[in-house]
Amino acid sequence: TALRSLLSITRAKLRQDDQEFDVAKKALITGITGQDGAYLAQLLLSKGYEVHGLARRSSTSDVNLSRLQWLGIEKDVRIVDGDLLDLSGLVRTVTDIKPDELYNLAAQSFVASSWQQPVLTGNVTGLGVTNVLEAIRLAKPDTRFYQASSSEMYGLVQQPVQSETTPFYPRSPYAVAKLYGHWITVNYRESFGIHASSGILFNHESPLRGIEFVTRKVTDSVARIKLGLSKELRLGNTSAKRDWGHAKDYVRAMWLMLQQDTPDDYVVATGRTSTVRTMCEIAFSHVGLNIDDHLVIDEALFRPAEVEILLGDPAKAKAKLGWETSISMEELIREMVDADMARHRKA
Ligand code: NAP
Ligand code: F7E
Repeated sequence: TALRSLLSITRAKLRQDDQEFDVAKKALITGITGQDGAYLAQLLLSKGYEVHGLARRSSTSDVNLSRLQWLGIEKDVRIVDGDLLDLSGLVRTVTDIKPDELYNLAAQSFVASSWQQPVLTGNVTGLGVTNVLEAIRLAKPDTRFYQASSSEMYGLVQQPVQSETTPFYPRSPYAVAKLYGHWITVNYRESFGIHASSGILFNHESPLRGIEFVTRKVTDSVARIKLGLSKELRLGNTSAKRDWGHAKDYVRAMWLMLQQDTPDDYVVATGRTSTVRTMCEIAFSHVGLNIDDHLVIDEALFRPAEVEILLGDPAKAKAKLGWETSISMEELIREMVDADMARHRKA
């Protein structure tokens, strides 16, 4: 009897110790090699998370980790091979890692490419979301899930300022695929009670933005022109308007969504819109150049169907998550130009 009571006291003490020492939360990020994946990994590491990242195996995996290297965190994250198209691999990964939170950032994310690769875009950006949700449902249904939805879903905008209640009207295979991803997230929340949230994020950029997107294309070109490495910048539709914020601010909103008791959908935006041309002017004037000496409009860069204007209303994110943007579009573009100047000076 004495031995039994000693054992039960020890067990109770162990349980108490477990609660006292907070066990690190585990996060799994798909798309960890991308812009948002890198910043989100950095944020979660700073909060004490054990961070796992799904990455496609490739013969150039050293290059793929370049964003994590830029932030100096490549050794702190645990990379696991995987692909959004591979359901059994995803089930195995969720079974092994048992994440508390799963952020689905992986996608074929370049709108212009989606007309060239509509089937791939549909499979990865759309159906891939179901694969991740199925892995959660089968392997660990209490995992909290974040889906990277997009303002592109508003497309041909149905209201001048877009909120969570604005009807969608997608204008590209990418946007159609994202709309599927958004609704399957809502559906798994309502069907299976999964803690699944969808962040409808407006454009967000940074020095880690892919070079094919317009902001980074502009800041890289401006740096090259300033350093005498190039003379012109070729763009398509410069009258398109976007609500641009900084990726660092936007990954904070993703994390906040998964800390809520109840899952929900949120618009994340700055509430300010500018033309592509205005964004270019900020970049050129930052290094003392005149835009009209270098900008060339190229009809070949216009899209088959354009999203002319996006302007988000972040009121719900502010009220419920306490989220606000902290970096202005001007500060963002100047930071990107400076980073590209430094890159080219080093090269
Ligand atoms: P990004 O830089 O293009 O990163 C996309 C990531 O997805 C990369 O890590 C890529 O891996 C991965 N990926 C692509 N196909 C995959 C597959 N079949 N299996 C596994 N991984 C795959 O995109 P981002 O700007 O960080 O955006 C993150 C997410 O938010 C995306 O879903 C995007 O559509 C969405 N979003 C972005 C914005 C924005 O303004 N940035 C706004 C709204 C929504 P590789 O390195 O191997 O290519
Ligand atoms: O284009 C115009 C182009 O490719 C912005 C993705 O992260 O945000 C991004 O999608 C605008 C468009 O971003 C060029 O026609 C003019 O009107 O930088 P972008 P995007 O298509 O808005 C949303 C929210 C996402 O979800 C996407 O994943 O700029 N534009 N001339 C050009 N765009 C590019 N790329 N290149 C040009 O030469």
